[in-house]
Amino acid sequence: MKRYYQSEMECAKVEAMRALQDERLVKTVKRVYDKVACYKNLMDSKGVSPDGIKSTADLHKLPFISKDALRDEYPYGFLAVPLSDVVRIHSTSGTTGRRVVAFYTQADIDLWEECCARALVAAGGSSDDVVHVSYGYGLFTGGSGMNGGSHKVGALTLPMSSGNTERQIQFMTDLGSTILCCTPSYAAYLAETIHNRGMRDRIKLKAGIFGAEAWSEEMRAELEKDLGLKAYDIYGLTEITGPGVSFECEEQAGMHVNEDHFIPEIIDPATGEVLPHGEKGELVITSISKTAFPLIRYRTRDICVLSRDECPCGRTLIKMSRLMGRTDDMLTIRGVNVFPSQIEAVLLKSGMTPNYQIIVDRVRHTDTLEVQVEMTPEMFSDTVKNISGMEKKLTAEMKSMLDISPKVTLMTPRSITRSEGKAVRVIDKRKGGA
Ligand code: DLL
Repeated sequence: MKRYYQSEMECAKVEAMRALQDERLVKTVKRVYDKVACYKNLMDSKGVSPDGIKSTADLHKLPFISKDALRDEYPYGFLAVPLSDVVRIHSTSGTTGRRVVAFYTQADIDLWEECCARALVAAGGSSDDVVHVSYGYGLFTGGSGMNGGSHKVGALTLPMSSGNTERQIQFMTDLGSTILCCTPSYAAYLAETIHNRGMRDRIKLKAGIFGAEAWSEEMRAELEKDLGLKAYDIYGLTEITGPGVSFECEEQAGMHVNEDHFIPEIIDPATGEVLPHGEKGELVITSISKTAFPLIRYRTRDICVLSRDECPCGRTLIKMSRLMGRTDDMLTIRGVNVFPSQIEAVLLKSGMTPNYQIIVDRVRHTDTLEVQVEMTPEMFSDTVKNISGMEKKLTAEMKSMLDISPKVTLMTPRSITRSEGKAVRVIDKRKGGA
Protein backbone atom coordinates (compact mmCIF):
# COMPACT_ATOMS: atom_id res chain seq x y z
CA MET A 1 0.00 0.00 0.00
CA LYS A 2 1.13 3.54 -0.76
CA ARG A 3 2.61 5.12 2.36
CA TYR A 4 3.04 8.66 1.09
CA TYR A 5 1.02 10.77 -1.29
CA GLN A 6 3.98 12.84 -2.50
CA SER A 7 7.11 11.14 -1.19
CA GLU A 8 9.43 13.56 -3.01
CA MET A 9 8.16 16.35 -0.72
CA GLU A 10 7.17 14.39 2.36
CA CYS A 11 10.52 12.60 2.56
CA ALA A 12 12.77 15.23 0.98
CA LYS A 13 16.26 15.78 2.39
CA VAL A 14 16.09 18.57 4.96
CA GLU A 15 18.66 20.69 3.03
CA ALA A 16 16.73 20.28 -0.23
CA MET A 17 13.51 21.34 1.48
CA ARG A 18 15.30 24.33 2.96
CA ALA A 19 16.52 25.36 -0.50
CA LEU A 20 13.01 25.09 -1.91
CA GLN A 21 11.66 27.16 0.97
CA ASP A 22 14.35 29.81 0.42
CA GLU A 23 13.43 30.12 -3.23
CA ARG A 24 9.68 30.20 -2.62
CA LEU A 25 9.95 32.66 0.27
CA VAL A 26 12.02 35.17 -1.72
CA LYS A 27 9.51 35.04 -4.60
CA THR A 28 6.50 35.34 -2.33
CA VAL A 29 7.91 38.33 -0.46
CA LYS A 30 8.69 40.16 -3.73
CA ARG A 31 5.24 39.43 -5.06
CA VAL A 32 3.27 40.56 -2.02
CA TYR A 33 5.38 43.70 -1.72
CA ASP A 34 4.46 44.61 -5.29
CA LYS A 35 0.84 43.49 -5.25
CA VAL A 36 -0.52 44.10 -1.76
CA ALA A 37 -0.46 47.70 -0.56
CA CYS A 38 -0.73 46.85 3.13
CA TYR A 39 2.29 44.51 2.92
CA LYS A 40 4.29 47.26 1.28
CA ASN A 41 3.25 49.70 4.01
CA LEU A 42 4.03 47.21 6.77
CA MET A 43 7.44 46.34 5.34
CA ASP A 44 8.29 49.98 4.63
CA SER A 45 7.36 50.99 8.15
CA LYS A 46 9.64 48.26 9.54
CA GLY A 47 12.40 49.34 7.15
CA VAL A 48 12.53 45.94 5.40
CA SER A 49 12.89 45.79 1.66
CA PRO A 50 12.21 42.64 -0.40
CA ASP A 51 15.87 42.73 -1.48
CA GLY A 52 16.84 42.19 2.14
CA ILE A 53 15.10 38.80 2.17
CA LYS A 54 17.48 36.30 0.60
CA SER A 55 16.53 33.10 2.42
CA THR A 56 14.51 31.68 5.30
CA ALA A 57 17.29 32.90 7.61
CA ASP A 58 15.91 36.41 6.98
CA LEU A 59 12.33 35.46 7.84
CA HIS A 60 12.58 37.00 11.32
CA LYS A 61 13.12 40.43 9.76
CA LEU A 62 9.62 40.47 8.30
CA PRO A 63 6.64 41.97 10.15
CA PHE A 64 3.93 39.76 11.63
CA ILE A 65 0.39 39.71 10.32
CA SER A 66 -2.38 39.48 12.89
CA LYS A 67 -5.98 38.49 12.53
CA ASP A 68 -6.91 42.08 13.30
CA ALA A 69 -4.93 43.25 10.27
CA LEU A 70 -6.92 40.84 8.10
CA ARG A 71 -10.15 42.09 9.62
CA ASP A 72 -9.16 45.71 9.02
CA GLU A 73 -8.51 44.94 5.36
CA TYR A 74 -11.77 42.98 4.88
CA PRO A 75 -12.61 41.85 2.28
CA TYR A 76 -10.06 42.44 -0.50
CA GLY A 77 -7.12 44.16 1.20
CA PHE A 78 -4.78 41.15 1.24
CA LEU A 79 -5.72 39.79 -2.18
CA ALA A 80 -2.54 39.31 -4.25
CA VAL A 81 -4.05 38.44 -7.65
CA PRO A 82 -6.72 40.04 -9.87
CA LEU A 83 -10.22 39.04 -8.80
CA SER A 84 -10.66 37.32 -12.16
CA ASP A 85 -8.08 34.69 -11.08
CA VAL A 86 -9.98 33.83 -7.90
CA VAL A 87 -12.29 30.82 -8.04
CA ARG A 88 -13.36 30.32 -4.41
CA ILE A 89 -13.60 31.93 -1.01
CA HIS A 90 -13.82 30.45 2.46
CA SER A 91 -14.34 32.28 5.67
CA THR A 92 -13.84 31.99 9.42
CA SER A 93 -16.95 31.72 11.52
CA GLY A 94 -16.71 35.31 12.73
CA THR A 95 -18.03 34.57 16.21
CA THR A 96 -15.46 36.77 17.86
CA GLY A 97 -15.35 39.67 15.44
CA ARG A 98 -15.54 40.58 11.81
CA ARG A 99 -15.21 37.66 9.44
CA VAL A 100 -11.94 36.94 7.70
CA VAL A 101 -12.26 35.92 4.06
CA ALA A 102 -9.63 33.77 2.35
CA PHE A 103 -9.31 33.60 -1.43
CA TYR A 104 -8.18 30.71 -3.64
CA THR A 105 -7.10 30.40 -7.25
CA GLN A 106 -7.46 26.99 -8.87
CA ALA A 107 -3.76 26.36 -8.20
CA ASP A 108 -4.31 27.19 -4.52
CA ILE A 109 -7.15 24.69 -4.33
CA ASP A 110 -5.01 22.02 -5.98
CA LEU A 111 -2.17 22.42 -3.52
CA TRP A 112 -4.58 22.51 -0.58
CA GLU A 113 -6.26 19.31 -1.71
CA GLU A 114 -2.86 17.68 -2.11
CA CYS A 115 -2.09 18.54 1.51
CA CYS A 116 -5.36 16.88 2.56
CA ALA A 117 -4.55 13.88 0.35
CA ARG A 118 -1.21 13.54 2.20
CA ALA A 119 -3.15 13.40 5.48
CA LEU A 120 -5.51 10.74 4.13
CA VAL A 121 -2.69 8.56 2.80
CA ALA A 122 -0.82 8.94 6.11
CA ALA A 123 -3.96 7.59 7.81
CA GLY A 124 -3.84 4.55 5.53
CA GLY A 125 -6.23 5.93 2.89
CA SER A 126 -6.27 4.75 -0.72
CA SER A 127 -8.65 4.36 -3.65
CA ASP A 128 -10.11 1.33 -1.84
CA ASP A 129 -11.52 3.50 0.91
CA VAL A 130 -14.89 5.04 1.57
CA VAL A 131 -14.18 8.46 3.05
CA HIS A 132 -17.00 9.83 5.15
CA VAL A 133 -16.64 13.61 5.38
CA SER A 134 -18.72 14.99 8.25
CA TYR A 135 -16.96 18.31 8.57
CA GLY A 136 -19.25 21.16 7.59
CA TYR A 137 -19.29 22.20 3.94
CA GLY A 138 -19.82 25.79 2.85
CA LEU A 139 -17.75 28.70 4.08
CA PHE A 140 -15.98 26.44 6.61
CA THR A 141 -12.94 24.80 5.05
CA GLY A 142 -13.21 21.37 6.71
CA GLY A 143 -15.73 19.75 4.35
CA SER A 144 -14.39 20.97 1.00
CA GLY A 145 -10.75 20.44 1.97
CA MET A 146 -11.09 16.82 2.99
CA ASN A 147 -13.54 16.22 0.12
CA GLY A 148 -10.94 17.44 -2.37
CA GLY A 149 -8.18 15.42 -0.71
CA SER A 150 -10.30 12.30 -0.87
CA HIS A 151 -10.91 12.83 -4.60
CA LYS A 152 -7.19 13.20 -5.20
CA VAL A 153 -6.59 9.89 -3.43
CA GLY A 154 -9.30 8.36 -5.61
CA ALA A 155 -11.40 7.19 -2.67
CA LEU A 156 -15.18 7.00 -2.74
CA THR A 157 -16.10 10.27 -1.05
CA LEU A 158 -19.28 10.73 0.98
CA PRO A 159 -19.91 14.49 1.23
CA MET A 160 -22.08 14.15 4.32
CA SER A 161 -21.39 17.55 5.92
CA SER A 162 -22.29 17.83 9.59
CA GLY A 163 -25.66 17.17 11.22
CA ASN A 164 -28.45 14.68 10.68
CA THR A 165 -26.74 12.05 12.79
CA GLU A 166 -29.23 9.31 11.96
CA ARG A 167 -28.53 9.70 8.26
CA GLN A 168 -24.79 9.78 8.92
CA ILE A 169 -24.96 6.42 10.65
CA GLN A 170 -27.21 4.94 8.01
CA PHE A 171 -24.76 5.85 5.22
CA MET A 172 -21.82 4.77 7.35
CA THR A 173 -23.28 1.30 7.77
CA ASP A 174 -24.92 0.94 4.33
CA LEU A 175 -21.87 2.10 2.37
CA GLY A 176 -19.25 0.73 4.71
CA SER A 177 -17.37 3.98 5.46
CA THR A 178 -13.77 3.24 6.37
CA ILE A 179 -12.35 6.71 7.12
CA LEU A 180 -14.26 9.30 9.12
CA CYS A 181 -13.35 12.98 8.91
CA CYS A 182 -15.00 15.30 11.45
CA THR A 183 -14.37 17.23 14.64
CA PRO A 184 -13.46 15.05 17.64
CA SER A 185 -16.55 16.27 19.50
CA TYR A 186 -18.80 15.22 16.64
CA ALA A 187 -16.99 11.87 16.45
CA ALA A 188 -17.81 11.40 20.16
CA TYR A 189 -21.46 12.20 19.44
CA LEU A 190 -21.52 9.73 16.55
CA ALA A 191 -19.88 7.08 18.76
CA GLU A 192 -22.45 7.63 21.48
CA THR A 193 -25.37 7.36 19.03
CA ILE A 194 -23.89 4.23 17.41
CA HIS A 195 -23.52 2.68 20.87
CA ASN A 196 -27.09 3.59 21.87
CA ARG A 197 -28.47 2.07 18.66
CA GLY A 198 -26.44 -1.11 19.28
CA MET A 199 -24.83 -0.68 15.85
CA ARG A 200 -21.15 -0.91 16.77
CA ASP A 201 -20.79 -4.26 14.96
CA ARG A 202 -21.98 -2.75 11.70
CA ILE A 203 -19.31 -0.04 11.60
CA LYS A 204 -16.26 -0.64 9.40
CA LEU A 205 -14.26 2.47 10.25
CA LYS A 206 -10.49 1.94 10.41
CA ALA A 207 -9.31 5.53 10.70
CA GLY A 208 -10.58 8.89 11.86
CA ILE A 209 -9.05 12.22 10.84
CA PHE A 210 -10.08 14.60 13.56
CA GLY A 211 -9.26 18.27 13.95
CA ALA A 212 -10.54 21.84 13.87
CA GLU A 213 -10.79 22.01 17.67
CA ALA A 214 -8.74 21.21 20.73
CA TRP A 215 -8.79 17.61 21.92
CA SER A 216 -6.73 15.55 24.31
CA GLU A 217 -4.82 12.25 24.19
CA GLU A 218 -7.48 10.89 26.53
CA MET A 219 -10.15 11.80 23.97
CA ARG A 220 -8.11 10.02 21.30
CA ALA A 221 -8.07 6.82 23.41
CA GLU A 222 -11.81 7.08 23.96
CA LEU A 223 -12.62 7.56 20.27
CA GLU A 224 -10.31 4.72 19.23
CA LYS A 225 -12.00 2.38 21.68
CA ASP A 226 -15.57 3.45 20.97
CA LEU A 227 -15.31 3.53 17.19
CA GLY A 228 -12.72 0.78 16.71
CA LEU A 229 -10.44 3.00 14.63
CA LYS A 230 -7.06 4.67 14.72
CA ALA A 231 -7.52 8.41 15.36
CA TYR A 232 -5.27 10.93 13.60
CA ASP A 233 -4.95 14.62 14.37
CA ILE A 234 -5.08 17.20 11.57
CA TYR A 235 -4.48 20.92 11.84
CA GLY A 236 -5.18 23.94 9.74
CA LEU A 237 -6.86 27.31 9.66
CA THR A 238 -8.89 29.24 7.12
CA GLU A 239 -6.43 32.10 6.84
CA ILE A 240 -3.63 29.75 5.82
CA THR A 241 -5.74 27.41 3.65
CA GLY A 242 -7.86 25.04 5.80
CA PRO A 243 -7.22 21.49 7.03
CA GLY A 244 -3.92 19.94 5.99
CA VAL A 245 -1.43 22.57 7.08
CA SER A 246 -0.14 19.65 9.13
CA PHE A 247 -1.23 16.06 9.68
CA GLU A 248 -0.38 13.03 11.77
CA CYS A 249 1.25 9.86 10.52
CA GLU A 250 0.92 6.36 11.95
CA GLU A 251 3.26 7.29 14.81
CA GLN A 252 0.51 9.54 16.24
CA ALA A 253 3.15 11.71 17.84
CA GLY A 254 2.70 15.20 16.45
CA MET A 255 1.70 16.57 13.07
CA HIS A 256 4.02 16.87 10.07
CA VAL A 257 3.87 20.39 8.64
CA ASN A 258 3.69 20.54 4.84
CA GLU A 259 6.89 22.54 4.68
CA ASP A 260 7.00 22.87 0.94
CA HIS A 261 3.99 25.18 1.34
CA PHE A 262 4.16 26.49 4.90
CA ILE A 263 7.07 27.64 7.07
CA PRO A 264 6.31 27.32 10.79
CA GLU A 265 7.99 29.34 13.55
CA ILE A 266 7.39 29.45 17.28
CA ILE A 267 7.48 32.81 18.99
CA ASP A 268 7.11 34.13 22.49
CA PRO A 269 3.59 35.61 22.25
CA ALA A 270 4.49 38.45 24.60
CA THR A 271 7.71 39.66 22.93
CA GLY A 272 7.51 38.25 19.39
CA GLU A 273 10.99 36.72 19.83
CA VAL A 274 11.57 33.53 17.81
CA LEU A 275 12.05 30.51 20.09
CA PRO A 276 14.19 27.47 19.37
CA HIS A 277 12.69 24.09 18.49
CA GLY A 278 11.38 22.28 21.54
CA GLU A 279 10.15 25.43 23.22
CA LYS A 280 6.49 26.09 23.65
CA GLY A 281 5.03 29.24 22.15
CA GLU A 282 2.73 30.74 19.54
CA LEU A 283 2.78 29.19 16.10
CA VAL A 284 3.48 31.63 13.26
CA ILE A 285 3.01 30.45 9.68
CA THR A 286 4.27 31.80 6.38
CA SER A 287 2.67 30.45 3.23
CA ILE A 288 5.16 30.23 0.38
CA SER A 289 3.27 28.73 -2.53
CA LYS A 290 -0.20 30.19 -2.39
CA THR A 291 -1.07 32.73 -5.05
CA ALA A 292 -4.34 34.49 -4.15
CA PHE A 293 -3.90 34.97 -0.42
CA PRO A 294 -0.32 34.39 0.70
CA LEU A 295 0.27 35.34 4.31
CA ILE A 296 3.66 36.10 5.73
CA ARG A 297 4.38 35.43 9.40
CA TYR A 298 0.75 35.02 10.31
CA ARG A 299 0.19 34.82 14.06
CA THR A 300 -2.13 31.87 14.57
CA ARG A 301 -2.55 32.33 18.36
CA ASP A 302 -2.23 28.54 18.60
CA ILE A 303 0.27 27.24 21.13
CA CYS A 304 2.50 24.26 20.37
CA VAL A 305 6.08 22.99 20.13
CA LEU A 306 8.09 22.24 16.96
CA SER A 307 10.42 19.28 16.67
CA ARG A 308 12.87 18.15 14.03
CA ASP A 309 13.35 14.72 15.63
CA GLU A 310 13.55 11.89 13.15
CA CYS A 311 10.18 10.24 12.59
CA PRO A 312 10.09 6.46 12.05
CA CYS A 313 7.43 6.96 9.35
CA GLY A 314 10.16 8.22 7.00
CA ARG A 315 8.75 11.69 6.56
CA THR A 316 11.29 14.43 7.07
CA LEU A 317 8.72 17.19 7.44
CA ILE A 318 9.06 19.04 10.73
CA LYS A 319 6.49 18.13 13.37
CA MET A 320 4.32 20.34 15.52
CA SER A 321 2.91 18.93 18.74
CA ARG A 322 -0.74 18.54 19.51
CA LEU A 323 -2.10 22.03 20.14
CA MET A 324 -1.75 23.03 23.75
CA GLY A 325 -4.33 25.80 23.59
CA ARG A 326 -4.68 29.23 22.08
CA THR A 327 -3.24 32.44 23.40
CA ASP A 328 -6.82 33.70 23.47
CA ASP A 329 -8.54 30.65 25.03
CA MET A 330 -6.31 30.47 28.04
CA LEU A 331 -8.47 31.00 31.09
CA THR A 332 -6.96 32.94 33.92
CA ILE A 333 -8.82 31.95 37.04
CA ARG A 334 -7.75 33.70 40.20
CA GLY A 335 -4.34 34.14 38.65
CA VAL A 336 -3.89 30.53 37.52
CA ASN A 337 -3.64 29.80 33.80
CA VAL A 338 -5.71 26.86 32.54
CA PHE A 339 -6.57 25.61 29.07
CA PRO A 340 -9.91 23.88 28.45
CA SER A 341 -8.07 20.85 27.00
CA GLN A 342 -6.31 20.30 30.36
CA ILE A 343 -9.71 20.12 32.05
CA GLU A 344 -10.83 17.63 29.39
CA ALA A 345 -7.79 15.46 30.08
CA VAL A 346 -8.53 15.31 33.81
CA LEU A 347 -12.20 14.46 33.21
CA LEU A 348 -11.50 11.66 30.75
CA LYS A 349 -8.70 10.23 32.91
CA SER A 350 -11.23 10.02 35.70
CA GLY A 351 -13.59 8.00 33.52
CA MET A 352 -16.07 10.78 32.79
CA THR A 353 -17.75 11.34 29.41
CA PRO A 354 -16.37 13.84 26.87
CA ASN A 355 -19.57 15.86 27.29
CA TYR A 356 -18.61 18.81 29.43
CA GLN A 357 -18.84 22.55 29.65
CA ILE A 358 -16.76 25.06 31.53
CA ILE A 359 -18.47 28.07 33.03
CA VAL A 360 -16.41 30.99 34.21
CA ASP A 361 -17.88 33.93 36.05
CA ARG A 362 -16.90 36.67 38.45
CA VAL A 363 -18.84 36.87 41.67
CA ARG A 364 -18.06 39.68 44.10
CA HIS A 365 -14.74 40.41 42.38
CA THR A 366 -13.63 36.77 42.53
CA ASP A 367 -13.36 34.45 39.52
CA THR A 368 -15.42 31.31 39.71
CA LEU A 369 -14.96 28.17 37.65
CA GLU A 370 -17.60 25.50 37.28
CA VAL A 371 -17.07 22.31 35.31
CA GLN A 372 -20.29 20.59 34.32
CA VAL A 373 -19.77 17.06 33.11
CA GLU A 374 -22.21 14.37 32.15
CA MET A 375 -22.20 10.97 33.76
CA THR A 376 -22.59 7.87 31.64
CA PRO A 377 -25.97 6.13 32.13
CA GLU A 378 -24.17 3.34 34.06
CA MET A 379 -22.49 5.83 36.37
CA PHE A 380 -25.78 7.61 36.85
CA SER A 381 -27.54 4.54 38.20
CA ASP A 382 -24.53 3.42 40.26
CA THR A 383 -23.67 6.69 41.86
CA VAL A 384 -26.98 8.39 42.31
CA LYS A 385 -26.52 8.02 46.09
CA ASN A 386 -23.03 9.39 46.05
CA ILE A 387 -23.02 12.21 43.57
CA SER A 388 -21.50 14.73 45.91
CA GLY A 389 -18.72 12.29 46.81
CA MET A 390 -17.83 11.94 43.15
CA GLU A 391 -17.95 15.66 42.60
CA LYS A 392 -15.53 16.12 45.50
CA LYS A 393 -13.19 13.47 44.09
CA LEU A 394 -13.13 15.19 40.69
CA THR A 395 -12.53 18.57 42.31
CA ALA A 396 -9.54 17.07 44.16
CA GLU A 397 -8.15 15.59 40.93
CA MET A 398 -8.44 18.97 39.18
CA LYS A 399 -6.77 20.63 42.13
CA SER A 400 -3.82 18.26 42.07
CA MET A 401 -3.29 18.49 38.30
CA LEU A 402 -4.24 22.06 37.48
CA ASP A 403 -3.73 23.84 40.77
CA ILE A 404 -7.26 25.19 40.91
CA SER A 405 -10.36 23.95 42.66
CA PRO A 406 -13.35 24.27 40.40
CA LYS A 407 -16.90 23.51 41.38
CA VAL A 408 -17.62 20.23 39.61
CA THR A 409 -21.25 19.48 38.82
CA LEU A 410 -22.21 16.04 37.59
CA MET A 411 -24.97 16.26 35.05
CA THR A 412 -27.55 13.65 34.10
CA PRO A 413 -26.83 11.74 30.88
CA ARG A 414 -27.62 13.62 27.67
CA SER A 415 -28.22 16.97 29.36
CA ILE A 416 -25.37 18.86 27.64
CA THR A 417 -26.02 19.91 24.05
CA ARG A 418 -24.05 17.83 21.54
CA SER A 419 -21.95 19.50 18.90
CA GLU A 420 -22.08 18.75 15.20
CA GLY A 421 -19.08 20.94 14.41
CA LYS A 422 -16.76 22.74 16.79
CA ALA A 423 -17.96 22.25 20.36
CA VAL A 424 -18.54 25.26 22.57
CA ARG A 425 -16.66 24.22 25.68
CA VAL A 426 -16.32 27.50 27.54
CA ILE A 427 -18.91 30.01 28.62
CA ASP A 428 -17.03 32.95 30.05
CA LYS A 429 -19.62 35.19 31.62
CA ARG A 430 -16.90 37.68 32.58
CA LYS A 431 -16.77 38.69 28.93
CA GLY A 432 -20.51 39.39 28.92
CA GLY A 433 -21.47 36.37 26.82
CA ALA A 434 -20.39 33.04 25.41
O1 DLL B 1 -10.72 24.58 11.75
C1 DLL B 1 -9.65 24.16 9.62
C2 DLL B 1 -9.72 22.70 9.88
C3 DLL B 1 -10.77 21.96 9.41
C4 DLL B 1 -8.68 22.05 10.53
C5 DLL B 1 -10.83 20.59 9.61
C6 DLL B 1 -8.71 20.68 10.74
C7 DLL B 1 -9.78 19.95 10.27
P1 DLL B 1 -10.78 27.52 11.27
O2 DLL B 1 -12.26 27.37 11.42
O3 DLL B 1 -10.27 28.76 10.64
O4 DLL B 1 -10.19 26.36 10.42
O5 DLL B 1 -10.16 27.37 12.71
C8 DLL B 1 -8.79 27.34 12.91
O6 DLL B 1 -9.05 25.86 14.81
O7 DLL B 1 -6.37 28.21 14.68
C9 DLL B 1 -7.00 26.19 15.92
O8 DLL B 1 -7.19 27.04 17.02
C10 DLL B 1 -8.20 25.26 15.76
N1 DLL B 1 -7.75 23.95 15.27
C11 DLL B 1 -7.65 23.52 13.99
N2 DLL B 1 -7.17 22.26 13.96
C12 DLL B 1 -6.93 21.90 15.26
C13 DLL B 1 -6.42 20.73 15.89
C14 DLL B 1 -10.26 25.02 10.73
N3 DLL B 1 -6.05 19.66 15.21
C15 DLL B 1 -8.48 27.11 14.37
N4 DLL B 1 -6.29 20.75 17.24
C16 DLL B 1 -7.01 26.96 14.62
C17 DLL B 1 -6.65 21.83 17.98
C18 DLL B 1 -7.30 22.98 16.08
N5 DLL B 1 -7.17 22.94 17.43
